[in-house]
Amino acid sequence: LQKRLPLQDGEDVSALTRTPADPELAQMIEKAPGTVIADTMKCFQKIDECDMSVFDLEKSTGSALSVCTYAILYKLDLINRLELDDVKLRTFLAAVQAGYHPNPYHNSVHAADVSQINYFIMTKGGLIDKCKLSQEEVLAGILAGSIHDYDHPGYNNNFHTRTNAYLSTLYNDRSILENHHLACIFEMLRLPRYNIFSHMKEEQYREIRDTMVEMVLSTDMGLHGKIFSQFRRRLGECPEWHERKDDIRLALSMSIKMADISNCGRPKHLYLEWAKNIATEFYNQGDVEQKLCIPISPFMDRRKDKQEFPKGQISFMNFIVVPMFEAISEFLPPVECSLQHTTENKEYWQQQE
Ligand code: 8BR
Ligand code: ZN
Repeated sequence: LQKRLPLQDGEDVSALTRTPADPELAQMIEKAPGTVIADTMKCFQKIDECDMSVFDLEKSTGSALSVCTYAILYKLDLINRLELDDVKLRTFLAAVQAGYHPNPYHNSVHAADVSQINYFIMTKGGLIDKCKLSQEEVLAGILAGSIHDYDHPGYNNNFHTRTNAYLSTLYNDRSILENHHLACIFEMLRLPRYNIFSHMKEEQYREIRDTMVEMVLSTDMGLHGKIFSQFRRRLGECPEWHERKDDIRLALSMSIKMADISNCGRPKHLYLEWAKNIATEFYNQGDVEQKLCIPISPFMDRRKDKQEFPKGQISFMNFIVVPMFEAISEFLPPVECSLQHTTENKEYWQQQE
């Protein structure tokens, strides 16, 4: 795959999923079907669908996040149009990927998953058209998905507050982790070798940074009620979504928020993998809370897995996921496929009870 990048001027990203012209590569694929390149190409064929498996992409590349983000940016022709330096971009994406911890759930594969579905919502879902997004907003939207949990330690905001962790003091208990993800990324971007924005005009850079900051901060589930009710109010008022910057940013925030919990709306075999991973991370936090002699957070006590986890998922879907997906489907009808998968996944847990 590396040999096929960067794509040539005017070359579409679908070139990545065609048999390559390079005889050496073509021979490699022919000799060993099921190898890195063939498997990666198979994954990329689903990049525009809501049933793409980032687990498979990770299996074939070992770097689903950077590869997927790069392919999306190429497919949108943003590297060309915004004149992004190819080497810097790849260096930056590799560093972003490397900064994710090998947590059971909040890892680089989760970031790839969020990035891909966020791209789906923006493109096939219709957000780019509905909000008449600028190229800068699209770039910011895609990057926000990829960086949104950077350096996540595997313990949630509440844990940081309750243990008086350093980050809770630094960010005054306000969206601790979300502030941290962003601050780390923009600190990294100060270094010339990563600074993919260095050639841009000041206002262009401000637009991208402001959009990324707004989107990543909106992924704090502690703010869900506030952001979601604002979105529902504007949906009821039927605004022209492209006219006000506030509305555009609100719509982009809803896109990344939906993407962040979109595993509930993926086909069952993918959703169950994510559910297992989030349970493992919850129980790791519960174990540490027990060691610290502080109350174990709800749904984080591994001894109660059987009776609590299915109930937790059903409530999460009933109170958070389904209302959010319903509202967004009203706004962007093509994303309704996620709602259907959520209903099936919820039924799975109801049958287990
Ligand atoms: P973050 O990914 O930003 O942490 O936000 C999602 C939060 O929703 C999780 O941390 C978790 O508390 C909750 N959640 C639950 Br409960 N089930 C989830 C699921 N299946 N997928 C994603 N989030 C889930
Ligand atoms: Zn996340």
